[in-house]
Amino acid sequence: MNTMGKISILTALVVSFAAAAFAAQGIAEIKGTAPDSPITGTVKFQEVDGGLKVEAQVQGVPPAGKHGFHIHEFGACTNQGKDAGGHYNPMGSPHGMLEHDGADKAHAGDLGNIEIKDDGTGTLSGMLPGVTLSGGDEAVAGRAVILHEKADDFGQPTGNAGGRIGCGVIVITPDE
Ligand SMILES: [Cu+2]
Repeated sequence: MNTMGKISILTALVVSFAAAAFAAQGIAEIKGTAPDSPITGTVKFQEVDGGLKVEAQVQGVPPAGKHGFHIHEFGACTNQGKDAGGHYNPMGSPHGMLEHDGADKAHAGDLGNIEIKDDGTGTLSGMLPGVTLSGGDEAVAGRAVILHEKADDFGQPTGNAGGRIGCGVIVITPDE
């Protein structure tokens, strides 16, 4: 192989590694925190230009209506989800909804509420600007997604959303 051929193969490799690094994706498998809980769900994360795209679907969640949905600091779901700690808040910001309020007025994992239908299912499609799975100052891999008992009313300090009925740890997944 000539030099140009080697260079173009090298370039292709570098470009594909860079693309793979940029397009990191992750998942959190949500489970109920009570032993007999019917709650299950999946939260998918995709690093995109400017932030982290979040697509969640849950089922078996009582009651219908809004339930607070946040990323908490630690990747532990034990002790009824309390071991996940408080909201992940690396910037020391007040509580809000990141996509609407920005990083000065919301925590890095402030996704707001997931709306649960009468059949106990719900979906959420959100964006966390400035947040990554790994790298940078606001990285959420290894932390936990918490599904709350009640609605996030955006009151301080964490939205008055009550207990933690569902939880899942965010893990980075291989590229598809
Ligand atoms: Cu929370």
